[in-house]
Amino acid sequence: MLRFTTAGESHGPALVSILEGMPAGVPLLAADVDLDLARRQQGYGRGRRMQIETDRIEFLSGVRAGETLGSPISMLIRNLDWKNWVEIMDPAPRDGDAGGPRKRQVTRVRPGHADLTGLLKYDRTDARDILERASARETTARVAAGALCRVFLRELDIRVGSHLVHLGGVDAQRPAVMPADINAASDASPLRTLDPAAEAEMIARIDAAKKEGNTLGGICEVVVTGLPVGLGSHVSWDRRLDGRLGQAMLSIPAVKGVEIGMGFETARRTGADVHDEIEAAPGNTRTGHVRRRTNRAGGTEGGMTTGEELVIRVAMKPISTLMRPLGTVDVATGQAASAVAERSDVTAVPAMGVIAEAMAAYVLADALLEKFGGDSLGEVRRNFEAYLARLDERAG
Ligand code: EPS
Repeated sequence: MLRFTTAGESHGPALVSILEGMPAGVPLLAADVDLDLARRQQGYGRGRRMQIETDRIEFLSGVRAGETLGSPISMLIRNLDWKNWVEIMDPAPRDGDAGGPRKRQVTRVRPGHADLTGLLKYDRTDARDILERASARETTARVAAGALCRVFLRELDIRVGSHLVHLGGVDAQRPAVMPADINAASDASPLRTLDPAAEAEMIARIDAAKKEGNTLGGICEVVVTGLPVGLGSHVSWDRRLDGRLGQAMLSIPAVKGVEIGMGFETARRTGADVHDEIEAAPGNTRTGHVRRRTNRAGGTEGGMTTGEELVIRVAMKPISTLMRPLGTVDVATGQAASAVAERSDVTAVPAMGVIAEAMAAYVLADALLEKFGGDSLGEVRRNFEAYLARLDERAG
């Protein structure tokens, strides 16, 4: 139903994001997207690049007079750092090119990065040809596409938020009662965590890692409220919502694990301590007038939403650019070397939470359109409301 693609190199002129399949008539301003781009740029532990960039989109198509047209929506995000990289990234051949590699050639490939595998696969000699696209800079364009999906979901009272639950060995406690607006609370924290005590310890760990030239990973939790029961399907493997969310999350650079609800912990417990008992809850239309006494399942059963909160945890490994570099091989000489130490972040886990929100918003908007179809927002809304009315009718 929905498709998006991104293009752009980290130090090229710009990034492009194209989303196709958004219905017509969704109210949309560039500021809605810029807000999420700014959220992605935050986070303690980021490097100097984020001081150079102020990410903003320019609509190139698909939006007119503040409303979507139903046509592909394309967005341009300029890289402000481009002016410092013209000589290195120029798409046109340059005079010096015949004399050997361009400046800032990368041959001391980083363990854990796409540098080496990409070089071999694409038969290149300069890992810059790989790393420029492998860079997490690309996630800016994902967040732009996800922001459009978020606006669409909000029209149906579905909200996507996230908070950081682990960083570099420190766990954050989940508050007993989650704030109604998770992002308003988490965005106020430099690490996007809801546990101030853990936050102080995490900041200390980031400072220590920076001093050591090391990097840190962590885990974010995405929480989606307002979903109706029945998005996704049990009938075919590729329609199961859990699988679709898993693919979307694992496609984020440096993400190594995804859990839905209790996730891996379910494997260690008995059935009685895993499954959520069901009871009647008249008046709760979106769950089908029932509720789960617990939400260990995290909002899906049988590859479909239950209508309870959708809870997804996403684990990110430490960034592979270390200022105290690891051992590697220089692919130009075949000799042992220290990996390249380019300017980078100590951690980008807070940003990853915003990216995971974007990917969740995309998968959910797609699943929603699959169930409720429609070329205009009005048509989607009518189909959605008819389904809710039927859930009410069934409950009597
Ligand atoms: C990145 C390295 C750093 C990060 C970058 C991702 O950039 P640079 O090489 O220019 O210092 O800042 O992230 C972004 C630019 C961004 O917008 O998130 C990498 O190698 O993945």
